[in-house]
Amino acid sequence: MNHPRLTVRSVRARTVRAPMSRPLSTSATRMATAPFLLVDVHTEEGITGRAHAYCYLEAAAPMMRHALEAASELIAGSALEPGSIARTCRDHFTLLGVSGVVRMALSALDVACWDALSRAAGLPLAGYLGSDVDSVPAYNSNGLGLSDVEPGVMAEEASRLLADGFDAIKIRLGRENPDEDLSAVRAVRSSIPSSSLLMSDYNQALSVVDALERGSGLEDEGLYWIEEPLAHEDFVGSATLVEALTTPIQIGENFNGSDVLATAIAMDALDYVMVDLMRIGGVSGWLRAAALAAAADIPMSSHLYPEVSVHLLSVTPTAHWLEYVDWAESFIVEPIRISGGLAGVPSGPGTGVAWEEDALVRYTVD
Ligand code: SMN
Ligand code: MG
Repeated sequence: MNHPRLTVRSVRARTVRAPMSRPLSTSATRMATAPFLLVDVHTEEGITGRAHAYCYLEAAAPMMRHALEAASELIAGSALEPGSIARTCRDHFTLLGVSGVVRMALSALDVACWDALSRAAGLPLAGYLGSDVDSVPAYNSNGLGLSDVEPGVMAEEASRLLADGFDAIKIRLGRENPDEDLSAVRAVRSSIPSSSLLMSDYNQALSVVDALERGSGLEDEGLYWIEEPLAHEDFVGSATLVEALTTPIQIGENFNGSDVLATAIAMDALDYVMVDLMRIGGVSGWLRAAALAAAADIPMSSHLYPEVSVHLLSVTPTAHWLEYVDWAESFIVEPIRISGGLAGVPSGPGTGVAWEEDALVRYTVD
């Protein structure tokens, strides 16, 4: 690809603690605020590329910032070319390993670089990558956490989530007592239209034996997919579930780089894949994953980061579902547009993400 010529001047990163409109409990954690690392790549030409990486734990943000400071020293003054920047950084971090917070930092850098390049070209990221699709199907992942079991409360939350313009929502599972999961699923499923989809997510809570038992017990409950029932690296176990259950198994948010997807495909460990931009290696890693998913004919969805994933799903041959969360909307200028179950692909230059500076004054932590 012939990119516009840009030269990296500096990389700046800051931590934001964003309020959440709906706190969320999963089998792994309870989240009441959303920590993000905001990355700005400044260029000599005056174009700025941006990325906002959700950090899971606020403590991860300074670690990622340190990794970015090291990267910034390495690439300042070089051509803004995602492939060569990735190689330079990978070489630097080889012995430490490009995973965890290092992977997330470098993925954010990659997203900011692609934002800068597509801005310089005057095209939306989607168009820069060759797409003319204007919307992709999206599900509302903002709620239905583990904290509620009361059927009326679950049903009410489900209808509020659909009322935001969606035909699909996701419920978190993995309560200690499987009967409570079952009644939560029944309360939600029976309260939403039969045409609406209900995804489910265990956040790695189960053993293979439990997943087989719980998964069989849910076969007739109208779940569209079962996400991450097992520890994320257990591909042997996951292949057993794919074989034994009719409900599709969805994994991928913890894949560290696209090679992991190649392994999962080779082991028949998944029916569907959902990649996380910050773990798959940014836009560059996403494009490699999309090619692998297409070759294996595996439907590919996104994990978090809807503002940029919407561009990338529009160029993904087996594009499936955008995971919509509103966690960044308190500090970005233009939230993603949702209507009729679809997320609009932004038409302005770059990813379309810009910071709401007044909000950053309130939410920046350091
Ligand atoms: C999730 C995402 C982010 C934080 C916790 C849990 C969840 C999802 O796995 O897929 O939305
Ligand atoms: Mg998940």
